[in-house]
Amino acid sequence: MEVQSRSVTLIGVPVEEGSGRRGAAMGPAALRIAGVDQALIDLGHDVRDEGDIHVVPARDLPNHPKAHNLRLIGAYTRALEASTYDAAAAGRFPLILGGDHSLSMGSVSGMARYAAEKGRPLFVLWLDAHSDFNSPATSPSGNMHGMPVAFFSGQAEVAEILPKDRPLVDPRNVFQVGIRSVDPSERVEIQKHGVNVFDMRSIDEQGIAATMRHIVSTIERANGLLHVSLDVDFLDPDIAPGVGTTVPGGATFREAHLVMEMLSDSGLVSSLDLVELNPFLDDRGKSARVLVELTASLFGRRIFDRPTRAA
Ligand code: B3U
Ligand code: MN
Ligand code: MN
Repeated sequence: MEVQSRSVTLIGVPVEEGSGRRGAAMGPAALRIAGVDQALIDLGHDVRDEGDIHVVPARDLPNHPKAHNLRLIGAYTRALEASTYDAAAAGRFPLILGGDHSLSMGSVSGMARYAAEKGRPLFVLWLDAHSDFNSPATSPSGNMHGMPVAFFSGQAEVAEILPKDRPLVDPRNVFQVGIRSVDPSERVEIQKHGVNVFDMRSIDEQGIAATMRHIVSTIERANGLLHVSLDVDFLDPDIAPGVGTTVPGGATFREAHLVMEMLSDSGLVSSLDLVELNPFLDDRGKSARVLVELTASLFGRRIFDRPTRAA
């Protein structure tokens, strides 16, 4: 099976202020050093690197005791919302190099605007140990990397970071896979709003392939677009130690690759975040390299081709 050539725009987002510790700002550099651009070029894709987004704190936003660095995260959100939307509207695939997970407030909102214009529903595949569904009212830490899913679902309003009438993501169109660390109030909220959660127990019981077949067929039936958000802590810390919040019992190398290969076969994915890589905590570039390998699988790298699926 020929790999379909895509036009990919790399957008670096060196934000770490959403995470409560230093290091994730080096993520975009580490992903570039690990060769993310060349891996895609080798697969025949057209790659344009826009470099890193740089912002100053938004002066119209308030400081908030339960949403740390809100003015800076708000500025990143606005800038990345626009860059992601612009790349998608130009027919390109936005590939976001993070940066902590607060950046998904911007990338997913940009894709939600694009999908709304196309009249198609946006689905989000959240590959993470955490459900990131806190709001300033519920967060135990005040760190905004624990809030993006609530934000793009319209459930974490603190200030007008994006216009009030911005397109939201229906939380029932969010699939969370790999979940194994959920705060008590998050558990209540994700169930109340109908987020689809496949925790590690569910993956152990059903297998990752059946899980992915279910997700892919749901999105196909709805003619949806799919944004994938890959948090390093989705992976087991043995294969990806370079992240601030390691949680034992994560996805294996083989499970994660199968996720990416099945997504690649589906042709549904329109945008991707690579987030929470902390090179300061990594082991000789190991985690950065795994992320690049997984990205290559999503963009068509195969061991052998498979027969095309019957229609
Ligand atoms: N749920 C906790 C911890 C957390 C969320 N995401 C990460 N950690 N990486 C919180 O602070 O919201
Ligand atoms: Mn996360
Ligand atoms: Mn996480």
